[in-house]
Amino acid sequence: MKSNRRAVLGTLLCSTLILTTGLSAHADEKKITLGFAQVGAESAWRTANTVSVKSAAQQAGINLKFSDAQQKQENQIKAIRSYIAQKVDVIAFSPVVETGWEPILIEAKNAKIPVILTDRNIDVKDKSLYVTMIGSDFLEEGRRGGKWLEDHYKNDPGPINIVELQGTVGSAPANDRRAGLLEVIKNDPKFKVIASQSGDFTLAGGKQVMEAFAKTYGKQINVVYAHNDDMALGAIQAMEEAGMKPGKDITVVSFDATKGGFEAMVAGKINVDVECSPLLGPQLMSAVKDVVAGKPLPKRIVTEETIFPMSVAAQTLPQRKY
Ligand code: GYE
Repeated sequence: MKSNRRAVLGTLLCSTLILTTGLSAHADEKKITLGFAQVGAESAWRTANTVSVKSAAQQAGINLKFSDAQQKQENQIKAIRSYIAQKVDVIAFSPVVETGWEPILIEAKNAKIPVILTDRNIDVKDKSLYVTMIGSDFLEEGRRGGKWLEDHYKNDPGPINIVELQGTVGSAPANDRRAGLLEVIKNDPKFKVIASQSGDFTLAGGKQVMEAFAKTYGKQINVVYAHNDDMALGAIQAMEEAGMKPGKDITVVSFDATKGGFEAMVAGKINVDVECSPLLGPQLMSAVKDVVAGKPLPKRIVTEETIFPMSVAAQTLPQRKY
């Protein structure tokens, strides 16, 4: 009886040992290290994006090295260089601006470390410097904002004066959200962008720029075209302090469709919010695994998005994830 029990215990112990060693050997061999160079923490969008990347890495069992560049390209380049030195398996980054990436990407290529772009695109001739780009089509977002404006003012002879709060100078979303708008309104002379300035995608920046616009242009302003919700929220504060009624006297077009943006729509202060999803983590992690496994990836993975007018805000807000 006793020896029987001992035998059973022995077998159990043995198989547990085999199982655990088997498992850990498996885990060691599979664990991928990803170096991710984030833009910064400038907006609610960015915070949600960081959470998405970190939690998706954890769920996918990927070892994540994360850095915050505080919206400076030089910091991002430093972070990427340190990931190369650490010999990570894959590097991913969300480029602050579009240009100036060739030298560091050539360093990564020489070290045979694949690079994945997320969120923001770059302007390079040699597309072999990165594997794929995962993120939104900002040009299309700009067109969506422009088309909404055309429709909103279709029975108004104008003039319709637009002030533009631009995102970070030289960044893909700022360049393309502007270009998309201009492309749509260029054939309709009643629309005019009378002023355009960067608020760097932050609430404080949006507020400051709008204070200046309100002083200079006052009642001439018909539309605020803000490249993200944080700047729109800052501009709303500035308009209210200047005695203007955002959403009523002045039409506010914004981007991202964050919870903060939705709350402002519910309050009647943002008229339309063009969606831009920051929840890119799961797609990024599956791309990382595919790259390591040697599977081919499409050069461009585009996020699916829509547009939310103020009228649907209250019913949609409870389902928003960021
Ligand atoms: O719209 C803005 C953020 O690159 C899409 O960056 C992103 C933009 C987003 O700071 O809120």
